[in-house]
Amino acid sequence: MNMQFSGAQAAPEIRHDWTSDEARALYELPFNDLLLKAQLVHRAMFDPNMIQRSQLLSIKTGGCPEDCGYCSQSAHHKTGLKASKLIEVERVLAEARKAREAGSTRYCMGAAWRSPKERDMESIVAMVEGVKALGMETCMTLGMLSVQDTLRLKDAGLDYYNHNIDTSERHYEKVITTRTFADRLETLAHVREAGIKVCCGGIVGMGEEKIDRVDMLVTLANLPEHPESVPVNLLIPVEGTPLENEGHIDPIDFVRTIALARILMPASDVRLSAGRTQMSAEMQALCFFAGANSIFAGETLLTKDNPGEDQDATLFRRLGLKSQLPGCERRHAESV
Ligand code: SAM
Ligand code: DTB
Ligand code: SF4
Repeated sequence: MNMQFSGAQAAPEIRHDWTSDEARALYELPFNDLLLKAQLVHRAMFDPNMIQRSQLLSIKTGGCPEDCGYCSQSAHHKTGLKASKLIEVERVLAEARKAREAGSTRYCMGAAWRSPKERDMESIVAMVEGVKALGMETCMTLGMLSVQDTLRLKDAGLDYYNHNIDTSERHYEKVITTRTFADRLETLAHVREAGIKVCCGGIVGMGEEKIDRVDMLVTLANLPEHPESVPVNLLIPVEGTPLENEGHIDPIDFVRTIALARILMPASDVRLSAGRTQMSAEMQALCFFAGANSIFAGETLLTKDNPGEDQDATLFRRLGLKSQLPGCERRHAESV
């Protein structure tokens, strides 16, 4: 056993009956109490110094019919982004190989679609099969899925599907009007039923109240099964979108959100996702202490900048963090 960390804490109970009041009380604890609680949950479940790295690729960029108020890729906003068609399978595989060599264990492919079209499915399936053959975990985010789409993706060997609820049900319609919170939950249910792992989280800093952050996490924690992966994004304000002037949130509140995700969903990977270029090393360190155990690696997210490899290598060295290697388990054997 690794003596650098203790898995001696009893594994926390996995609950699906959190109330908004209970979760808010945790969020509002004195910061030190909240962080200690989150770190103890984290240590009971995971090696606290090991971080999983995923790399993103936009396989179909821009021109999206949805009106998500934060997004550079929506056709409803004038962001100056050039739209492009679905890229070729070979290009995806070449990029995935590079990501694997740079230390990412999961490859996440994103398309700016409301939902995939039948004509695109053959290429999508080939991408999943090809990336899987490289020995990487596969993740896709393609918008809404029918039951039939999920079954085809499962057959192709897809490991994860990313589909975020983004915020609380209350705040949702202030951000997106072209689809509902219920639509999001429906796709998540199809993904789960097909036996694909769920990656679902949201964005902090969209002008929401504290209770919206809390309730977003309560919704995720009260799903029949917790998402295996919970990305917490800090809004990257994009010029030309309705939210171009948002994104200014107290970093302490962001860290509280990470800590609450860790406590409510003890066995899930909590990913410190978009917005790391806006964060100091100290803020990211607090996020890792609060229980974040995964990041997006590489210079680009889908369309926006991310700290590159060199910056992350420096951060990991300063904090004594190690990257998860393929096939290496971060979760304590006794906690799974
Ligand atoms: N079109 C698909 C969908 O919406 O499900 C997949 C791609 S979409 C870009 C994936 C997620 O990225 C969104 O749900 C949102 O949470 C996050 N995201 C998009 N733009 C962002 C921004 N400017 N800042 C932070 N997160 C963002
Ligand atoms: C998620 O929650 N964050 C990622 C991934 N899932 C697909 C995307 C972040 C996008 C940030 C803005 C951009 O690069 O366009
Ligand atoms: Fe389209 Fe996804 Fe962007 Fe919404 S977040 S506009 S669905 S690409």
